[in-house]
Amino acid sequence: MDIIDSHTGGEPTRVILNGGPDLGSGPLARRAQTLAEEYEDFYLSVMLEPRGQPAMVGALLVEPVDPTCVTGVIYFDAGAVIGMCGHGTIGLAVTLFHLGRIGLGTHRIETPVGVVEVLLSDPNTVTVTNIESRRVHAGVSFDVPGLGHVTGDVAYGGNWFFILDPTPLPVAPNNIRALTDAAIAIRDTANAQGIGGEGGEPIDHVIFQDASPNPDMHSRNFVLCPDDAYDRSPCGTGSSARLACLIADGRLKFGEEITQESVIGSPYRLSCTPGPNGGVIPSITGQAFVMAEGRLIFDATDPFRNGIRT
Ligand code: PYC
Repeated sequence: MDIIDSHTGGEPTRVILNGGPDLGSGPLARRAQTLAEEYEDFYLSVMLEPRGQPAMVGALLVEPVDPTCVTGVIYFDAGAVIGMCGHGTIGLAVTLFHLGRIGLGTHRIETPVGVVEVLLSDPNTVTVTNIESRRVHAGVSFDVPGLGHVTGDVAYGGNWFFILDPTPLPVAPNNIRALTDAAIAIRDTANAQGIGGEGGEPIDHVIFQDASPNPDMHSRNFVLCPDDAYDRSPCGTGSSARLACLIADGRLKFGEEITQESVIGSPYRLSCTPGPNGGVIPSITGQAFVMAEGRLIFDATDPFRNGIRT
């Protein structure tokens, strides 16, 4: 299994070039469901330690249905197969350029939630035009054991987010443990109470939004991912969901650009245009760097060949 590792604002992406399971043909959403239901050992073995690392997202290249796309891709972390990944798409575009498979310019990539567009403006800088994103519930309040009363919005950006803006606790690098514990408690309580998408989709990510001490930044966020690790980047799908909330609240105008940083200070430039169904079409610009080219080896006698399961 040949892989290329990159990072986008510190958040790792592992592109799997070959050797993955045969998911058949047909819609990517169905192939992603097959991956989730039948090949957990595969994706955990690639993501979990000792072969993988916390926060890493896998990008399995598959044949696209849409012939105008340069590739299809299915994203996952050690917690779940996910619909779309913004930082992963930036990493994937930079990786495809590194391999000589695409040039600078605009390309289409098919994901389980729809086709996204990437504009590679130099070997490391990518603008992703994401699928239409929307807020589905505003000002949802509930009690969280150990945390008290919390209020936030449910929004979709290719994954399902519960967004607390303003955050109940400071978003700062020295507070990551407390932020992680609080976000896990909020996600688990929301899901236990049936708070989620309009079709009953569970919350898979939680975002805390805070002011940034950097005057060049609009805001700073902390994002919890399904694997219980925090996103080192500002999270492309999460930023998309947040843009939908800012527009819905009249706190941002269409076409206005803001720069948001992650809890470790990596920036994305963000803006959006109106979507055809009342939501927003997000534009996310960030940078990725290739870190490694490698071949994964699965030794039948290795007791940890499928990852460390705790
Ligand atoms: O950038 O959309 C994103 C993302 C999702 C999970 C980790 N990063």
